[in-house]
Amino acid sequence: MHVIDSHTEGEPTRIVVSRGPDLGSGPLNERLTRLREQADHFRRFAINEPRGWDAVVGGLLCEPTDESCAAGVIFFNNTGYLGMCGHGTIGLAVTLHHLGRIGPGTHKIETPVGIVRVKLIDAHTASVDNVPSYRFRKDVSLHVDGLGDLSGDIAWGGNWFFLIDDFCVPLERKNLSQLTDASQRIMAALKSQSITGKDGAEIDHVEFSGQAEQRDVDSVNFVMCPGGAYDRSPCGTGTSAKLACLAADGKLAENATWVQQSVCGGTFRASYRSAPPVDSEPAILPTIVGGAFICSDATLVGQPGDPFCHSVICGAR
Ligand code: PYC
Repeated sequence: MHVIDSHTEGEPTRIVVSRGPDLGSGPLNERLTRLREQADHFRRFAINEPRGWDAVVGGLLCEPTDESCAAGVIFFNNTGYLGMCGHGTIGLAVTLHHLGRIGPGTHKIETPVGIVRVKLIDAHTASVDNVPSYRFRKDVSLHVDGLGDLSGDIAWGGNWFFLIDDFCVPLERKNLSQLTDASQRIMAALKSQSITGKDGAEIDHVEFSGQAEQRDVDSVNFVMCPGGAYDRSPCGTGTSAKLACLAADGKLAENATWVQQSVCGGTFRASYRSAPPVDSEPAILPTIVGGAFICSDATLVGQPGDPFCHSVICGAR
C-alpha cells in the first residue's frame, strides 16, 4: 500500500494513494458506509499500531463522482471515520502537489459531507474553504464527574464539537494529560446525558479555547478527537466551529482574520463569509489557511501470518 505522510502544523496525515479497498463507485458517503461495514480492517492496517499511532488521521484517496473535483477523500482515525478534516485536507493538497497531481491554484475535493475547495498557495501552504458551519446550541449545561457543572456551545464545523471557553486548566503543553482526562470525561458526560448535535448526532470532539500569550494570536485551543488523541494542530473543523460561535455572538466580523493557535504552537489563519442559514441557524463558510510538510513516501507491508497485521496492539481499536 503506497502512503504519503505529512503533518499540518504538527498533526499527522497519512494519505493512502494506492491498494486501498475497492469500494465501487457512487457518492462518497455510500462508499464510506461500505468501507465501515465491509473493509474496516483496511483502516486499522493503514494507521493503527504497529504501522501508525493514535494521532494519525488517514485519508483514502478516491475517484470523485464529480469530474470537476481533483480528488475524492474519505478521512478516518484510530477509532472510526471523520466527515471532514481540515488539517487533513491541507495535508492532502500538499501531498497531491508532491505527487505532481495539482499545481498552485484552487481545486475541488469531494468528501462524504460535501465538496470542499482547497487552494494550494505554495508547496507547503494551502487554504480550505470548509463546509457550511453553524452553532447549534448556546450555553448548554453539563454535569461532569470530577469537574462539576460546566457550560459550553455545540457547533458543527464538518464534525460535531462541544466548545468551552476559559476552561479551568491552562492550555499549556505541561497540562496535556490533565486536558486529555478532562476532555474525555466531558465526552463521556455528553454521551451519558444524551446531549447531541442535530438529529441525535454524537458530539465526538471537545474544544477548549483560551487567551493567547502571543500578541499576533487571537486564541489558543486544545481539541480532543474521537479515539483519545488530541489534535496537535488547531483543528480545521474545530476552528470552523469556533468561528461559527464567534460569528453568532457578533464577536468576529465577516472577512476579519482570526489566528487560532494550538496547544502545541502551530497556527491557522481563519476567516468566514456569511452563508444561508442551516435549519434556521445563521451559518458561515469558513476558510482556514495552514502549512503542511511531507514526512515520508512509503510502502506499507502486511506479511502473511502476521498476527498483528490489522492491529490489535495496546489501545488500538
Ligand atoms: O483538522 O479538522 C481537523 C481535524 C479533525 C480531527 C483531527 N483534525
